[in-house]
Amino acid sequence: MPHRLNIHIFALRYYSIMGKIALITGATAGFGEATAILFAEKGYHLIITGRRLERLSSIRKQIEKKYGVRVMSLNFDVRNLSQTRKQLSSIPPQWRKIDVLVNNAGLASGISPIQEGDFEDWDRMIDTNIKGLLYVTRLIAPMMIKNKTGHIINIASIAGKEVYANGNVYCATKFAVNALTKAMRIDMLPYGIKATSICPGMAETEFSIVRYHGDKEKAKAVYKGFQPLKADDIANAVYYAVSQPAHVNISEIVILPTAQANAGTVLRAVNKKR
Ligand code: NDP
Ligand code: 8X3
Repeated sequence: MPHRLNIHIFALRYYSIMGKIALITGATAGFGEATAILFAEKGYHLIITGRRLERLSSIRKQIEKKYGVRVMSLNFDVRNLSQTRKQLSSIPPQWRKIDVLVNNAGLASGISPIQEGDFEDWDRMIDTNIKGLLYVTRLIAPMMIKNKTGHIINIASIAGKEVYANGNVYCATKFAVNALTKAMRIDMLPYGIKATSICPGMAETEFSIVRYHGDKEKAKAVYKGFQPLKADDIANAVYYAVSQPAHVNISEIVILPTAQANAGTVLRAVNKKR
């Protein structure tokens, strides 16, 4: 390859990110993966994160090939501050104009009354859904402030607006996510950075498999007899929020399956309690 062409390719690769950049946590499955794909379709370059390295790499390659955007993948556990700090500080300067941060990585672990709750499940949810979201935000928000632009999207839940039976600690973490979104709107106000909460109801992803610690039968039963939301429905809501004009901030979107009236009431074709 001629030397000049080599330099040109090097410059393109390392110095010029033209267009918008979105950082999406938890992009190896569910809402995060669907959001990454939709944003790529809309021309965003992506920084995607997750713990499952193989999936992360395969999603990165698929997106780059299909949509021709640039994708950087960062492999870390949001619960681990030193890993999170190390990975996010490795973002090269040309990737640091992050327009959108989607704080999506999260989970429910277990479902039981509080008096029977499992301490490890509680730690896992609190560490991921609250502390992980805080770590990532704390490390990315200064980049947005420096750039005087940005939009933070926090994936909360209907469980962050209403509590349902046996949801206790998961609900509490999502109430916290909604509180933090409100706090971010105040703190980010002087810098023109938007903050939005997306609050989905029941959506069939890997969420319930994780909640039931890998029991696929139990997970499937959660969505029996009604049409739950799909990951794409949430990706569309996220994109709607970020695609508004500069003077419009969508503070919150609550999005439910038509068969779900609130956190605890679902109309099913079969007789099953939530
Ligand atoms: P999935 O289980 O399908 O996806 C969860 C994603 O989060 C995965 O990519 C997973 O990646 C990542 N993740 C989980 N824990 C960590 C961690 N410690 N560090 C880094 N990444 C992590 O679930 P959903 O797509 O359904 O959930 C996404 C978000 O939406 C969550 O915050 C969830 O609470 C919320 N939500 C879900 C609803 C639903 O009904 N499905 C409804 C409302 C909100 P990896 O395992 O590779 O690390
Ligand atoms: C997940 C939605 O209602 O299944 O946040 O807990 S729900």
